[in-house]
Amino acid sequence: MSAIERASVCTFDCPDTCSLSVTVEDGRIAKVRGSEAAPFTAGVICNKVARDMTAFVHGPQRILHPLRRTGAKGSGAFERITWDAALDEIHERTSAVIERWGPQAVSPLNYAGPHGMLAGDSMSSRFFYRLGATQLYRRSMCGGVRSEAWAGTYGAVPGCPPELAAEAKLNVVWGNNATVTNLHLVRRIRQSKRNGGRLAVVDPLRTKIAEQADLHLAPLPGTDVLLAWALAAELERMGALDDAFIARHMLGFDEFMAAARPWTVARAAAACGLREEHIVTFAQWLAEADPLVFAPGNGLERGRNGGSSIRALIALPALLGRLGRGSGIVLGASNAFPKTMARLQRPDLAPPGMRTLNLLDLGRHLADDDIDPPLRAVFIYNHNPIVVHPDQNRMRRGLAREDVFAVGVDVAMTESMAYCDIVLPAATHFEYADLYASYGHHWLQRAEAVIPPVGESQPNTEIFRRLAARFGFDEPCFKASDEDLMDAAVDLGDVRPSEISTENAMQMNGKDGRPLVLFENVFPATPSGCIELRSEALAQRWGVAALMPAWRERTADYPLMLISPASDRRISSTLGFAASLPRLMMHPRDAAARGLAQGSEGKVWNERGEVFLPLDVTDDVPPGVVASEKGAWLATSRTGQTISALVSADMRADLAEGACFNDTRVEVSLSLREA
Ligand SMILES: Nc1nc2c(c(=O)[nH]1)N[C@H]1C(S)=C(S)[C@@H](COP(=O)(O)OP(=O)(O)OC[C@H]3O[C@@H](n4cnc5c(=O)[nH]c(N)nc54)[C@H](O)[C@@H]3O)O[C@H]1N2
Ligand SMILES: Nc1nc2c(c(=O)[nH]1)N[C@H]1C(S)=C(S)[C@@H](COP(=O)(O)OP(=O)(O)OC[C@H]3O[C@@H](n4cnc5c(=O)[nH]c(N)nc54)[C@H](O)[C@@H]3O)O[C@H]1N2
Ligand code: SF4
Ligand SMILES: [Mo]
Repeated sequence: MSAIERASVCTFDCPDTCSLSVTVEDGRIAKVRGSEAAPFTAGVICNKVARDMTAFVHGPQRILHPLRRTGAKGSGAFERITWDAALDEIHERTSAVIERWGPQAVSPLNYAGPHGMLAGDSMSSRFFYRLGATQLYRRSMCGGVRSEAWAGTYGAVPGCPPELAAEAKLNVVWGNNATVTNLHLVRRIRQSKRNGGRLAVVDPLRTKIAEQADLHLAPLPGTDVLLAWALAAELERMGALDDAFIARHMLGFDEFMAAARPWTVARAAAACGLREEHIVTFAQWLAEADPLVFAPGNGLERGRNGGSSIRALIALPALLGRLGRGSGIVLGASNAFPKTMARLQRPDLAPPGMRTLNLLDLGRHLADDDIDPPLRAVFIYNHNPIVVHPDQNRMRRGLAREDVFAVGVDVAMTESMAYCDIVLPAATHFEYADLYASYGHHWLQRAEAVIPPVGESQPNTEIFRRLAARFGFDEPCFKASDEDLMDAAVDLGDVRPSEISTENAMQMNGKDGRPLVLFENVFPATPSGCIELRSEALAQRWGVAALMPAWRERTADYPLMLISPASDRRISSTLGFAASLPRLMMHPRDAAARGLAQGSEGKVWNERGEVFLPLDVTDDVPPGVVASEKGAWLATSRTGQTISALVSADMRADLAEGACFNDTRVEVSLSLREA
């Protein structure tokens, strides 16, 4: 038996984008460890990737050859077919749809399973542009709220490298389950703590990072904008604001403070469910700490006030003049990379006047046929829509239609693949080369395949190359090799991206050759060149209400607020084949009021669906809030529904038409089986 070590990179939807060292034995993935190629991740990876990669690549859920559906949609009954037969059938049935309804009746249905730039969307987007298919606005699913809030306030620039957290006197982790979702940031925070730095965490849950914090504030979900306003007003009262910095670099200060001042500490504490002294202490620590590092996560974007909350909290370091000289906000890392998406994805191939739909609306469009032309063919890739979309039951009804032709491209036989007519076997990131621009740090990485494609699988690029050929698209851009695609993906000047080392990540530096740090060698790229607390650009894009951060209250239709943070065992739904049954966290007071006890089964329900979950009765969650991890597979649930069934797909955040996963109201009752 011969074992070899090969360099690779983790592709999963995770800000860390770790460099990997893969042990290959007899052409199989035997072991995956961290490598030193990316100094930020430096040899450390998470448990799930260390544990599950052999199963991910070689396990029984792996799709090994093209399949044709033989049973009812969702039943999982398939027969093996050849690549030629699969391509022919896809071409024939898609062409029939185009003939009857036009090309816009065809749509991709894709999101972000792999984060390599090629597998992410390259040949695939060229294919759909050329086809004239419906286009999707996808950022609403995740991250769009946060990046619009960031770009509106500071412009499309990188914040600071996460490495700065190590030297901070105060790290502020806000709506970020970092131990689970951003483990290398936590390693830097621990370094800071060893040097006497403080850690403050703002999260409704007592997460692991909250447990380790010097101060944990647990606001009710969706109330962060009030907390940030109260902090701004309290810092002003303390005389801590940097008037010179504000005068020079800020737009909208007076209006911002006019909204903030009415939120006294007492009023905000009552509205957020916090203790007044905690807000005051937090303000004092903010005033003192230099350097100061903020690391806002995605948790607080997933609600109707998400954009306002993020805009208000990322204003705080600026109000203190604490940007640069070691201080910063860990956000916008993807802006560190000189990506050339138009060259990679070729929107110029599309005929004029193509429509763009919000990804979150696809369940409705499929189920209700409420658009013209209707959707009659969808291509699902890099995505597990039935598990991850809000309003799961509606998405399921949409995908169950016999008159919608569905093509699936995945690594694993997911529950979404089970609804497809033709399933194509995708190669994993260990089986193709790709380029990795992280969304959590500033290191560009390249990886080569470490094993050949397993079974008859092919990389996404080759699958869409074959589809393009079968559809008769003969432009040279459909013959581009993966190396050509890499070279089209980023502009590194004289350096060819397809030739950068796989053994050493490349840091994205400023013109001065130093790491990119906002207010050192990067400056706001807003229309005014200032930090825009008042943003005309956001108002133009998302409506006048987006001009300034604002607060929208909502009447409660059900008594409990459901939030769904990341699991330490999966990446969204990926690796869900291996993960255990989810549970529901509930405060002892709420459990007692419903006759529920530790371990008993609760029926979690609202007008959209019902899920039965074993209860974890714990004060790690505040009264009035329940929590269960996102991404569990339907097979874990005896109703065949998971918590995404309870989430509204029609409610939208105040920016980016973002999904409101954490703005869900439910009731929990004793399940009949228990009663
Ligand atoms: N209830 C609830 N639901 C949520 C959220 C929430 O907070 N609460 N959050 C949402 C968030 S943050 C996100 S980002 C979305 C994620 O939604 P998705 O991006 O759909 O989820 P993933 O599970 O990351 O990936 C989808 C699929 O990509 C496949 N895949 C991996 N590598 C490759 C490859 O190289 N080629 C191909 N063809 N396929 C590959 C995986 O096998 C997996 O089935 O879910 C959202 N869903
Ligand atoms: N292990 C693992 N890692 C992952 C993922 C995974 O599924 N598993 N998913 C990846 C993806 S797709 C993403 S987008 C990132 C997301 O990673 P994070 O940024 O950590 O986002 P979440 O886990 O959605 O939520 C973070 C925290 O926000 C809290 N929260 C919820 N609502 C609010 C609120 O209104 N205010 C405040 N202050 N906090 C709130 C939750 O309790 C949670 O602890 O992680 C990535 N990394
Ligand atoms: S999932 Fe995240 S932490 Fe785990 S190996 Fe991949 S990039 Fe690293
Ligand atoms: Mo995400």
